[in-house]
Amino acid sequence: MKRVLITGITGQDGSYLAKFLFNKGYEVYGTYRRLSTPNFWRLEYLGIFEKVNLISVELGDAGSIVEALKLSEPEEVYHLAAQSFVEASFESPVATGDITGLATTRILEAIRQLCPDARFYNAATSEMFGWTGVLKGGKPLNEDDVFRPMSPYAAAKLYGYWITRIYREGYGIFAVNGILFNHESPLRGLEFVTRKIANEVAKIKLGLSKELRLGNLDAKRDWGYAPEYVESMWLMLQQAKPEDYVIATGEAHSVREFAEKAFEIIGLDWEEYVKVDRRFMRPLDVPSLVGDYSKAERSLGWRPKVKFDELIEIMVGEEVKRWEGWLKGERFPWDAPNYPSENRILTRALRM
Ligand code: NAP
Ligand code: G4F
Repeated sequence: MKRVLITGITGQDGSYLAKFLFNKGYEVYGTYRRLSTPNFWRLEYLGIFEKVNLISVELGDAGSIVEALKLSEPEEVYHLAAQSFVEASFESPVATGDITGLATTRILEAIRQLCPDARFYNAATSEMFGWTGVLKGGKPLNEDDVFRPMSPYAAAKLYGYWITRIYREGYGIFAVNGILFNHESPLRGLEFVTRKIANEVAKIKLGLSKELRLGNLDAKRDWGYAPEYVESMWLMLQQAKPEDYVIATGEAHSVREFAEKAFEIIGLDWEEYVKVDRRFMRPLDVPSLVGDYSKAERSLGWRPKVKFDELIEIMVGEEVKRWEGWLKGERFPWDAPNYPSENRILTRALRM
């Protein structure tokens, strides 16, 4: 059985990827961090909480990364853990540089020393292109376009992108960058704009909220469906040669269009409910991003299936179902925090 280590298994992509790899027959190990309230709701929601092995890792702590590699002895490593919220990177730029950027080197260096034959996936991002989207006049961006980051998050990710290439070219490690454009799902964090809109729209429909406060409505993003995107990560590590790939849908839509469509689904006019609030504006915001996934289609056989309208239907539908259940007394997965059973959590005692 192939062994895999996923950093950030409690996040949106980590939990979908864990399920995908478990179904492929992998023995799945994942890193989580100690929080005052446990955060395993996504793994529970997907029904794999008791099927994965969990190892406590703090990305700032190189020793914990070394321990995770020793315990899991992986053939494939998917590095997904990061401070992933662009807005928060303006509030904590130094911590974001450390956790989202430098930690990639901590992991690569531990791989180089402990398991240099392991294949490594790095979660790079379309956010690295930044201003290039404007310079190219809204044309889809590919692997050869230049990066002009516009946030501390994007700068940290760009560092991770280059250090991944340096370990590939300098040490011969099978290390790849997935340059993924925005991908969403009902498991997206609540502060990201798509889930924020879907959640608030559902509450407005059920009389639980009266308005939706948003920031920059003009920003355009290329939004895909997260469960499809995690498959591309696996495909990248199954190739004969390590290379970097753009993963996207090839379509850009504005935040305004997203809100308009979400309200249309519940039969309301978005303009009556959406208020622009400066608190959700950023010091700099990438105006427009759209990706060209033709290399991934050619080499990996990957192409997106769920596009803009269907994505919004899935997300709004799920939130309405969840809030209807809540009104009947059902509780959300995150309202009932759970710890993994002892046979699934690898503790420090086990490491001694
Ligand atoms: P996410 O839901 O925010 O998950 C991030 C994961 O990182 C969580 O498991 C989180 O743990 C963990 N983490 C954060 N800080 C940590 C720390 N200091 N030590 C250890 N673990 C830490 O992000 P996602 O949407 O799944 O994205 C996965 C990766 O892809 C990220 O690197 C993101 O930057 C990148 N990316 C995402 C997109 C997208 O559209 N989703 C696009 C391109 C690239 P907690 O659960 O405890 O918070
Ligand atoms: O949903 P967002 O916060 O995602 P953003 O900044 O594009 O970043 C996401 O995608 C990246 C890939 O390009 C990932 F690397 C990153 O980890 C993350 O997953 O914001 C999308 C757009 C922005 O232009 C933002 O200014 O929506 C705009 N926006 C408008 N009102 C808002 C809001 N964003 C948020 N979060 N909240 C608002 O109220």
